[in-house]
Amino acid sequence: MKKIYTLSIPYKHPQVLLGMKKRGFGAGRWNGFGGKVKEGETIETAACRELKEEAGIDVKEKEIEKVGILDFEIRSDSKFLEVHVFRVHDFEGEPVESEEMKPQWFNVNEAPFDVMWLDDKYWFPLLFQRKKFKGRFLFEDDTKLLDKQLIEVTSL
Ligand code: 8OG
Repeated sequence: MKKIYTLSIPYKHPQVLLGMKKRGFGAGRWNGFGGKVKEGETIETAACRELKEEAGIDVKEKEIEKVGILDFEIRSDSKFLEVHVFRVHDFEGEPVESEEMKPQWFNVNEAPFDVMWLDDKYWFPLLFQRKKFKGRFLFEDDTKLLDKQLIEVTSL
């Protein structure tokens, strides 16, 4: 069954806030902040909750903008994820390390794509260019990307 996830990326040009994932799915990689949408939550509420839990920042729903929807299939796990990607325009508080993530600002020209999910180098540049996108990525496992589709869209 397909599960709905959020992935939120604070971006204040020329800097992007990423977190080093310390445990669980995707551990050892830099990523945005997010997780599974819980029953009874809207996707936007879940996005703000995860930003607070993982990065310690307070984000209002009007400060997040949905910029992408990405479908992931991971064959070895029979895992199907639908990830709603948000650009975060503003927030309150200083990012703090949580049990799950260690936040750090990067210059957009120095995003650590070698230490991120294999699909990220394709769509992060669209997010930095303020574009919207839809994509589908097929993985054998988290180290092997088998197929990719990515398109720019005008609305989501
Ligand atoms: O709850 P958990 O931390 O396991 O949620 C996984 C997070 O990882 C969620 O925010 C969605 C995100 N994520 C994937 N796959 C990929 C991917 O290929 N690239 C990026 N950047 N994030 C991903 O699940």
